[in-house]
Amino acid sequence: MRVNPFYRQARFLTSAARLDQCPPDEGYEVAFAGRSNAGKSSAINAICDHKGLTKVSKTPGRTQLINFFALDDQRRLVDLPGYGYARVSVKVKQEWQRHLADYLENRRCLRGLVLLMDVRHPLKAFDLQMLEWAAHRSLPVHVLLTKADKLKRGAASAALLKTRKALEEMAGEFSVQLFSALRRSGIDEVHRVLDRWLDLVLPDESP
Ligand SMILES: Nc1nc2c(ncn2[C@@H]2O[C@H](COP(=O)(O)OP(=O)(O)OP(=O)(O)O)[C@@H](O)[C@H]2O)c(=O)[nH]1
Ligand SMILES: [Mg+2]
Repeated sequence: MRVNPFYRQARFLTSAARLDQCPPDEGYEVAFAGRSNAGKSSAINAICDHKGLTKVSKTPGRTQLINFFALDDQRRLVDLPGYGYARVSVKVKQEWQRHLADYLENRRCLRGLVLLMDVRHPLKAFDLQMLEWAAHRSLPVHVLLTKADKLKRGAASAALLKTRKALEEMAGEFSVQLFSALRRSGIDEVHRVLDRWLDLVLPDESP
């Protein structure tokens, strides 16, 4: 297996509460979205092989800001606020959703969305809404079915097939894979998608 060193370069860049606080809208961005506690921050840490890069929250909903991680001066990964956190007021929830929608609809450098869902609870209402938004904007979505270590191999494969079939029936450029930050499985597969979206030209693999 060839380890991709590019993603190890990730460095925290900045946080934004609103679209107008985001870095200049240029280059390439891939955003990570998902319900609160789905494993967004853990996935970004695993993908970048960097344990403390994003603070993995013990309390769901801790990541309330849009966090930007620079891979190089043209490419960024973005940790979006988790949605669906129950213990905040409706008003606060609506605020987050408005900023999230604003980012997703207006960010021109956004090349793709990685949508994380707990493998045990895929395609909840808000996930479907995200898929619809993305399709509407012609934005490709790669779904990570996270915490795959929580299921036996057979059950995880069944969840993958079922989700893939459901995605195929929807309009949009959607793909899906199993992922576990804990076991560090599925990382190569997601790197390949990110390489493509970030327009990375990697050194030739052949000797
Ligand atoms: N078993 C297992 N647990 C995981 C995995 N990924 C994340 N977790 C756990 O799930 C919880 C939430 O993970 P986070 O990465 O903080 O999730 P998040 O989506 O960033 O959450 P918010 O920022 O609160 O929206 C933590 O307790 C993690 O340790 C995984 O692959 N396997
Ligand atoms: Mg987080």
